[in-house]
Amino acid sequence: MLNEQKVSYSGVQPSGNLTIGNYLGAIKNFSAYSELYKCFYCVVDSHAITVRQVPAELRRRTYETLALYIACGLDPEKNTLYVQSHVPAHTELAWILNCFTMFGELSRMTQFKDKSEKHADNINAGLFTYPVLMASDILLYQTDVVPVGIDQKQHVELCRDIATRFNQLYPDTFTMPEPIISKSGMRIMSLAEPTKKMSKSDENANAVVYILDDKDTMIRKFKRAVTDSDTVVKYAEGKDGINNLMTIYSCFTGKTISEIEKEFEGKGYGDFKLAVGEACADALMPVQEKFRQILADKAYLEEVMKKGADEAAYYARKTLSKVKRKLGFVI
Ligand code: AQP
Repeated sequence: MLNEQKVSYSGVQPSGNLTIGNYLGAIKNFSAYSELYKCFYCVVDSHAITVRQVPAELRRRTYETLALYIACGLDPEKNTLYVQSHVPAHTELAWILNCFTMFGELSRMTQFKDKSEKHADNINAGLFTYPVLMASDILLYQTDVVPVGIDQKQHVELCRDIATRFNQLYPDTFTMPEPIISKSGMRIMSLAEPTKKMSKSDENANAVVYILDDKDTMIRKFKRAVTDSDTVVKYAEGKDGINNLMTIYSCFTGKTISEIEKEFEGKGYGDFKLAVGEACADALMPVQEKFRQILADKAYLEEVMKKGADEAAYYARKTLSKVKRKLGFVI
């Protein structure tokens, strides 16, 4: 909590073109907090370099992610929108919190295990300590709520453990954050392997629907989505592909699962897949239109980044000074 106002904090890595998983699991839900909370939404570029990035692409995606935040309804006047590497307090606190995080805790993180498998030639220390940097992002702003997809819940829980350990030694340092997982878009799965999370870094572009895909591409990808040999549109165990498409359709249309089952009674998977593609395109075309306008104005985006970084740094410095004083650093 900052000055009696509750704080919401979240971020997205500019590590690839953003997917409808990032949209439904995270970004779409961010603006709901703007009225009630002091909101910090960050483009977490320091996290992104835990995996090798092409510099020009990282730079381009950093602008694009910020433009998407705004296009998805985050008003820079009401929310602090900024780039992580512009506020050095994040990495400074991360070093301190590294000294309060156990090797065993980090070894248990599912994302570390998954990414180590995926990037076996680059299992760097940053990939291992990723959750500590994330804890630092969250704790710097005395955050109350962290809206994330369910894949990040384990990291927020570790953040709570780190905060608890620190607060036990140095009372009243950090606010205890709560993860907020949106029920509907909690875990959007790959269209090619529906038991696997849809990820922006997936090498198979047909497995992923990007927020910026054009309408025809969206529809084509949904048509090709892996389902099963059944023909009934019904949410059931073992029907991972259909369950995923029903979740996506429900998120974009606001319809419940039973309403969807009724709507497609007597119709086949083909009709259903087309409807999912159209609902996705209908929801995202206006976002794309705004995105293009915002992205065209680079000076505006740089102004937003600068203002956001100044605001964020003000609050971050307060927490960092408090932490340093408590630790016994001469400041
Ligand atoms: N498939 C998903 N379903 C629901 N939520 C998702 N999120 C990501 N994928 C899904 C949520 O999006 C936010 C930003 O994610 P991130 O960029 O910090 O990293 P991530 O979770 O590692 O996302 P990706 O797309 O899988 O990126 P890469 O491929 O680079 O690792 C988070 O709140 C996340 O929960």
